[in-house]
Amino acid sequence: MARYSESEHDAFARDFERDGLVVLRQHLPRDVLNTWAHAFAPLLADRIARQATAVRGDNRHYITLPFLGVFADERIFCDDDILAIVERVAGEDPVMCQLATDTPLKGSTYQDVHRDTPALFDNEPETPSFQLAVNFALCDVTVENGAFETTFGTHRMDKDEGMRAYESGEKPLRAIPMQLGDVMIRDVRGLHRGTPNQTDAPRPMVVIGYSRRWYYRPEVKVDVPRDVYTGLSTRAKRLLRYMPQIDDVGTLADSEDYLKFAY
Ligand SMILES: O=C(O)CCC(=O)C(=O)O
Repeated sequence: MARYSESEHDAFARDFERDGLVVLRQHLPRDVLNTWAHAFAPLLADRIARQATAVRGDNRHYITLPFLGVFADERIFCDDDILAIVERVAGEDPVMCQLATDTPLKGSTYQDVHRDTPALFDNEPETPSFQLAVNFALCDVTVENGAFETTFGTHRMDKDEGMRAYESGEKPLRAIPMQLGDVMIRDVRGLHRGTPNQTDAPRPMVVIGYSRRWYYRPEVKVDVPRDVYTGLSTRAKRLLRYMPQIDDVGTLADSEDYLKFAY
């Protein structure tokens, strides 16, 4: 059930069009996110021990979540308010294409300022949104443990124009501290970077990717176990309609091949 009205969704979508992102404060259930944090800790430890993460900088790891158990939760990936905003800015009938995490550890550094996708068309003005990231952390995020930093309003500029605006100070980076339960919806073309985690505790940030209904990203996918798929709602099945289904959870990927991430 939606927490916000249609006119509030419209207002979020207007803010998104202007800024390239919106944050819904205290939106996702904290008890659910705590179960994700609990389930993620051993996964992180195992992947780091096996060097089976995609490295996104010093001591910074990208890890896909298995679409199983606590992570296959429609209360999160089918949230009515998030999808209402996603549909307003990236069109009806979107596709879910990614369920993963970004985790800086102590010793991580500043990433270069980047976008997560190339432009849709070379040498043309930027288009409406076609690829969104929905981010929420599995802990509180502060400046100390590696707040995401982003510019506002560079999602509709081409990369060079956006970089010029950032470098001249016209579009500065701003840190986005987030409490457990806060959710950010962003256009992945907004110029941004990860910052150092100076604490001893990892800072896992989940990323759920939603694409415009015709957009295909070969670099990411959600492997959906067939028995999990069978138990999903019609809406969830529709979101995952292009994702591969697997018979054996033993074949779920346990390493990463999404290596080129910054544009
Ligand atoms: O984890 C973060 O705060 C940002 C990570 C990021 O932007 C990336 O790896 O592309």
